[in-house]
Amino acid sequence: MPHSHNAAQKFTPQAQILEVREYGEGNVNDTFLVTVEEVGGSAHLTSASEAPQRFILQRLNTRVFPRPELIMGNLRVFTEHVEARLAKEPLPPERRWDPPRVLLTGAGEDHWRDPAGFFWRALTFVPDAESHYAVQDLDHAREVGWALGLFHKLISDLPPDRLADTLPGFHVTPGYLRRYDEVLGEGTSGGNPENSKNSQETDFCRRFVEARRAWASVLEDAKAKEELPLRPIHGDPKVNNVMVDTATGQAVGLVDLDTVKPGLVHYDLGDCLRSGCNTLGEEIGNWEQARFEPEICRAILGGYLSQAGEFLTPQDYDYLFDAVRLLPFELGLRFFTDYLEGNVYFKVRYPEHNLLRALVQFRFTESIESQEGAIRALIRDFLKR
Ligand code: GN1
Ligand code: MG
Repeated sequence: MPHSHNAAQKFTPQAQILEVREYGEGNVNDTFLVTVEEVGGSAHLTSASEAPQRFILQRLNTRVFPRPELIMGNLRVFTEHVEARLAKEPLPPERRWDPPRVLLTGAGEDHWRDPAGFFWRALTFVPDAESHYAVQDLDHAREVGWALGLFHKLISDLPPDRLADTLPGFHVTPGYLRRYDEVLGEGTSGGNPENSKNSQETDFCRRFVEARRAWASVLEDAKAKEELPLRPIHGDPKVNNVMVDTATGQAVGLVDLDTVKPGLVHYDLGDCLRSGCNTLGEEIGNWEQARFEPEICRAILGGYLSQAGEFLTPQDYDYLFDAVRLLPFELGLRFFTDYLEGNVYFKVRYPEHNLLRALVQFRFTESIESQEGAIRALIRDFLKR
């Protein structure tokens, strides 16, 4: 029996498993969709009583997340908070909000370690919902922004220190620069000679990083000066982590909650715009075509601020453009470093995969830089409202 099948059975000991298939295109964890025979009382929900016929099974990447039990603890704190808040302030009746919930094993645990030490956990499958790899139209863009805004609003009164840091250094750009310098530096164990061969593309990447080095600490500096507060964040709110109702197209929840932890909302908003305003996606072969679409930015920001506007400060707005520019730069730097290091963090399908991904992000950053005036103007328009 494959390991995934064995793991799935732990979360639904009574039911017959019909299928376990790989699901989604995550760059870090292994994700499976499990289908079980319809029988009462199969999988064990922490709350809600119905037995799901489908659920999500994941093997967490413990190289990236060395303490996965912290993730499960955060999920519990987060879910309880959101449920309590929604009970106090329900959404309008035409809206549903259905984030994934943790399933328990037959032994009542929120995870299962297999004999090889791998960490498995299971989550509900958000019903009647789907996600898209790229923004489909301006209505979808607005929903993506709305979902992130609501997500932030629902946890804006959760003290960030109630959440553990599941991935120290995540979105701390100067830390990624330090790692890049180490990998580039001669004699480091990380440097992979195969991947450090010079080419036109690697030269472009190196020059690209150097030209932006001094600016790259902009958000961390603002955090250190207490101009931007620590808040609970999602960490990875890209477009395909926003579930939308298959019938109405309305957003119904954010998935991929492993990086819910204290941070800056700017990381999230910058990352959401990085993903949403790049309609060609992260994996385009012709990287020079990557382009930032300001009209999608306007729609995402409009949706976001309709929810988050109430708790953002004028200083938060001052750093929005930097966030838009920084997150694709940072992801490009992470991909490029991983390429130089020999592809040890992100899953790849071929050796240059991370280099190509880096080029897409850097070209996309250039597109943002060339439209700086227009992007700043559209941010100002929102502040005036
Ligand atoms: C990784 O595994 P996935 O696709 O959900 C990464 C994100 C990147 C993203 C780029 C924990 O997320 O930070 O933005 O790839 N997650 C982690 O597609 O590093
Ligand atoms: Mg993720």
